[in-house]
Amino acid sequence: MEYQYLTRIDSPADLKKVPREALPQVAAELRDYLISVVSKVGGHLASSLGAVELTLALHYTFDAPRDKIVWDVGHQAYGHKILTGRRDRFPTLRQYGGISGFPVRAESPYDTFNVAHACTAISGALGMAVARDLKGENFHVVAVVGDAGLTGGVALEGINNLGTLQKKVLVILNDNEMSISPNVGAIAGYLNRIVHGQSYHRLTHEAEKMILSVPRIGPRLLRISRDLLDSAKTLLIPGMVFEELGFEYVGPINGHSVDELLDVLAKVKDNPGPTLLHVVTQKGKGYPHAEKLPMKYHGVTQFDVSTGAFHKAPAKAPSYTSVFGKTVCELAEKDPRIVAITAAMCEGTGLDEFSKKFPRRFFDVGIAEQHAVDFAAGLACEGMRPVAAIYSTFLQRAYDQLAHDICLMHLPVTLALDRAGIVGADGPTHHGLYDLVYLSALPGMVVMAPKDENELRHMLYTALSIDGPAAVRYPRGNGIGVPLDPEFKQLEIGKAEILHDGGDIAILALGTMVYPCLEAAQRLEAMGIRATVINARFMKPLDEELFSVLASEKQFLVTAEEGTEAGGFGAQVAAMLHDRRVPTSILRIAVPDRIIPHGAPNLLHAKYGLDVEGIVEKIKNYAEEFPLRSETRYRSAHQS
Ligand SMILES: Cc1ncc(C[n+]2csc(CCOP(=O)(O)OP(=O)(O)O)c2C)c(N)n1
Repeated sequence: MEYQYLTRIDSPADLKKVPREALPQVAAELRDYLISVVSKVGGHLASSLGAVELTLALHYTFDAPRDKIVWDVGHQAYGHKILTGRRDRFPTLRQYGGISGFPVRAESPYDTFNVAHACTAISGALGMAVARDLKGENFHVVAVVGDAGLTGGVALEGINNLGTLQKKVLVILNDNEMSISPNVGAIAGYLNRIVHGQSYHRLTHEAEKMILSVPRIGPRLLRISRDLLDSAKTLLIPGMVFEELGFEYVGPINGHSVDELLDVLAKVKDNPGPTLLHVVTQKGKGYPHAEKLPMKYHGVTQFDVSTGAFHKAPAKAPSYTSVFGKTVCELAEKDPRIVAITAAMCEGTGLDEFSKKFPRRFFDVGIAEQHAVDFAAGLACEGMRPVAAIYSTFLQRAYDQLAHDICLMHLPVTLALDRAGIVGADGPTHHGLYDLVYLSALPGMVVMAPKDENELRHMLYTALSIDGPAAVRYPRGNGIGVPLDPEFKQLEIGKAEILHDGGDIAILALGTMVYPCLEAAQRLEAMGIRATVINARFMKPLDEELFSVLASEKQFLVTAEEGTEAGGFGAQVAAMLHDRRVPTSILRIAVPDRIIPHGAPNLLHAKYGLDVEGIVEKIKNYAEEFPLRSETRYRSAHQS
């Protein structure tokens, strides 16, 4: 497509130079550019496509960055990025050194709040509005929230507080009836009823007609029923619930008509208090493949624009996610106490098969990780065996629930933590780097990390047999390609596995680091460093006996984990050996205690020395500080 306007828009000020009647053309160009770039580099497509007209209308109406636009989640803000000076850099999206897939303050003054975990925009926007008023300043604050964003507690806490404080904040509810999958819950049902027009007036009219048609007593009945209908009014007038909470409700309006959006924004922008503008959009709008399958085109890898087909090399091994999904189904066949819970990530966590096989035992609770954990706790109190499958990064939100509602009662809840470790393109908000630390700090929690997809199966089986809380953390992406044992094995709690015996040093590897460490050990052997390799299996409890023996026998220990070094596996092994008075030296290989950027996982693993080369290099350098006890003395490259 030839761009008539887009290439000349480097800021919202440039956008405002475009005549209003040409905005639909800008929308078409923006969509075209979005699709063409995302088809080459991957990213979140469908939500951004649905928000194109809304984005244009917001930047046409408001004066960003003076006025603050706060996006919830931010995966729908690609159009915003393109219109705010990042058009040329847009093809670097989510790649190492390129622009982020989410709004980031450090990236642009137009990005007012770092987002990615859902439901935070209303609270952030309210904070900005309160600061504005305390400082006597005068600007607009707009929060753009998806309908699924309203399923999370923090969004409702924000609404609660905003309704009380009566600050001038415009909340735009971008309602496409979709989360990643179709949105769920009672609030979604309420929004759906508003949008699909079950209005009070239509209902009352129909009800009155019916009542009056009752012979003889019709008119009397009508008088009684009017009282009843009045009490139902709250639920039937569009947006009445928001009005009752202190908002002016406006809508629902067509979110793909720039004209309608501009007219309504002009009317509501100077409202003195909280306003909720209900905008109806279609996820994937303007790209037929995404309109048809919005879930599939939510987050995409590279694809062919004309056919919509994804360019994906066939996987050599099943993903950890799919092995988890299948395993939990197998286990649930045998144990009717098993129920599965997801917080709006049914497909992402691999629970889709479970949801179909066991619909009564499957619960999508919405973007509500805190509730998911407490809900699991309640189920466990009554003898069920809940499996809560939540990404490592999103479980951070439910920490108090883990401590207060699971661990204090020592309830048998199994936590399945997908996307643990470095996740790649989604970046710092999504890397699962803290779970090993935050989970192992909790008394009674068993924390496991499988070396491969087969061990994941045994760990899930083991977790479900423990009479207390247990977590299994595993990475994004494909497994190793090992055969899957047909029978489940009960793992001994707190017992590591010796994989390879070598005389000089011992490498204690956890989870995803086991195979790279095995390979590193082979290479080190060729250099004269013989390493024992241990699959630690358990972050908690640690195999204290084995690690102590190794520490006293070997020249030094190496710990390896795909998690933060601050308080992680290595740190805990060191503390344990110190407490047991076992003198040793430990090289800790872990993710450094700093913000880890976005980028391809292999690149980030290499950058932080977590790949085979990095492990070899680190151990080789460390070994140079030690006279090895072995006979085959280490010959460093410069000696040979
Ligand atoms: C706390 C949290 N849990 C889960 C997710 C994963 N997630 C990303 S987008 C999304 C759905 C968002 O839907 P909605 O807010 O309606 O916005 P839309 O994409 O429809 O514009 C989910 C569940 C997340 N970002 N944050």
